[in-house]
Amino acid sequence: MNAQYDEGLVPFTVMGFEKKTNQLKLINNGHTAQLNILGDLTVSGGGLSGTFKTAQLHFHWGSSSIKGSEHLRNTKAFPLEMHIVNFNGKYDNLAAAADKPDGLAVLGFWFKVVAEDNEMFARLVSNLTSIQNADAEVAVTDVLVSDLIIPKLDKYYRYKGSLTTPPCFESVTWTMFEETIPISESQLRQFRNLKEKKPSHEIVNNFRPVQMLNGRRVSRSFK
Ligand code: 1SD
Ligand code: ZN
Repeated sequence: MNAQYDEGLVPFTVMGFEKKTNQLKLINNGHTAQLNILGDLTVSGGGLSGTFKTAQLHFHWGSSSIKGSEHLRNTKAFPLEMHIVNFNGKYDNLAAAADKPDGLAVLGFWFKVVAEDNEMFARLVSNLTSIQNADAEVAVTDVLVSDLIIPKLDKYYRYKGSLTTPPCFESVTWTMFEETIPISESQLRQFRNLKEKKPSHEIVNNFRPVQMLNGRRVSRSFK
């Protein structure tokens, strides 16, 4: 990937991520663990035009730590990738925005394996045991969305692309942050233990293989 520096890619501003009043519900939808978020969370800056509203975040992971991410950095895969899905405030909701060219901004974060548990993710990960089976859900009361992201949202890659799940609408302004988030193997195991709708099948390798760039340009916010 030959990403070109673009000085228009300024740092992001996120608002409302730290609020205790955000209502969080973690669900196993048979494909991923998804945290549905109700509250006034917004994302702006980051070279986006306008303000985007945060709807949910979810994860993609592998059966082992050599794979799992949907995006590769150069040719490297990561064991886990988190997507924060935001829709353009000019549309009524996520569904209305999902097929519009300027509809969605997804913020993506790569994870790298470290020896120690990531304490910021400990509470969310412990909630995974409550959603082992497909269609299970649990209200999450002790997690702040701001604890799940990196402090400085300034170094990132950018391209215009699609949803990674069918019908793969070309509606996403993609951002992948350069700074990785630490996670332990034992925390990754909690993701790999989640079950699909098919009885006793684990959700693993729920990532879309990388696609050709097809003439798309990838830019970066840093030199
Ligand atoms: O896979 C998700 C899908 O579940 C849904 O959240 C969609 C947004 O409506 O986004 C895709 S993804 O492109 O963020 N992986
Ligand atoms: Zn995703």
